[in-house]
Amino acid sequence: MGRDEPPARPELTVVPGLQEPAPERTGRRPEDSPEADPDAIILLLSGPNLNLLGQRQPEIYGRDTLVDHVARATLAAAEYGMAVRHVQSDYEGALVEAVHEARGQVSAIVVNPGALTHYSWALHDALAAFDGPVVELHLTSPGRREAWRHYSVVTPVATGVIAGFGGEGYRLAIEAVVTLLRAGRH
Ligand code: CA2
Repeated sequence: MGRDEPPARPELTVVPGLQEPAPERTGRRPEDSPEADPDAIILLLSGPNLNLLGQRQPEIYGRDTLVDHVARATLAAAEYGMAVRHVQSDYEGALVEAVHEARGQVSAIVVNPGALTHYSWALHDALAAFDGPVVELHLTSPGRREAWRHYSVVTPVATGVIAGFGGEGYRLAIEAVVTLLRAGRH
């Protein structure tokens, strides 16, 4: 890279879940991995600025990073034989596309839309077209914060909402997904 060139900036940050151990160590073939079965995959979506978790405003959002939260969700999902695919973006359109691409490829969506929660009708419409459980997740309780956070455009198309439990919410959201899938609810 030249001195004056700006650094390359990826439009979409994909934070993968924990790596599966190598197949030769587990005796499992790649096709046995939950990642190969759409019914065993949960899409975890993180909206704008959530990649800053742990670096700013720890008094509001805690000290854990987004990677910590994804790891917590991935471990919880593994207990149920499921895998987590994680996408974080600061761009509304990238999140909308991730929801489109999830159709038929994953069984459920857990979404912390960040501030898009409060105004993204595009995300609302994309989630409405997803045929499976959608769990809306927030670290804080938006209803207890500033008035502009009190309304969520995502809630009307979510199967349920988990809010106010900090990082623990990531495990709770996975458990909610498993409960909904087992009950055939969405
Ligand atoms: O409580 C939540 O999880 C929120 O979805 C977080 C959003 C906020 O706009 C929603 O009202 C509630 C904000 C995510 C941005 O997180 C930051 C983390 C560190 C520094 C700055 C922002």
